[in-house]
Amino acid sequence: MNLLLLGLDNAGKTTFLLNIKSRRVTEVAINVYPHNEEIKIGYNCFDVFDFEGREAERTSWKYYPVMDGILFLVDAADLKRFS
Ligand SMILES: Nc1nc2c(ncn2[C@@H]2O[C@H](COP(=O)(O)OP(=O)(O)O)[C@@H](O)[C@H]2O)c(=O)[nH]1
Ligand SMILES: [Mg+2]
Repeated sequence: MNLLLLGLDNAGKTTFLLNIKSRRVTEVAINVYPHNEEIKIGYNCFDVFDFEGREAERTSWKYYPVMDGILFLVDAADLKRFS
């Protein structure tokens, strides 16, 4: 199953993805876009795509039609950006 990971820049998408993948809570040094990780949870296998949101990088958005679902990540501590 292909999943698309979306959310505002700096929401913590890449950190979330790599922490789930490694099963460890660590700080992620750099973003490499676009990138995807295969995550296994029980018998389920998910291919999660982490695309850059900046305008120049949006050509990768053409892959959206092959996605089965969306994960939308919100930084609940970033109160300024809720408005
Ligand atoms: N305190 C804290 N910082 C986080 C957390 N997740 C990500 N960050 C930091 O927030 C910044 C943006 O994270 P990143 O994963 O690059 O966000 P992205 O732009 O959505 O991919 C980085 O400096 C991360 O280290 C978290 O759960 N807690
Ligand atoms: Mg990122």
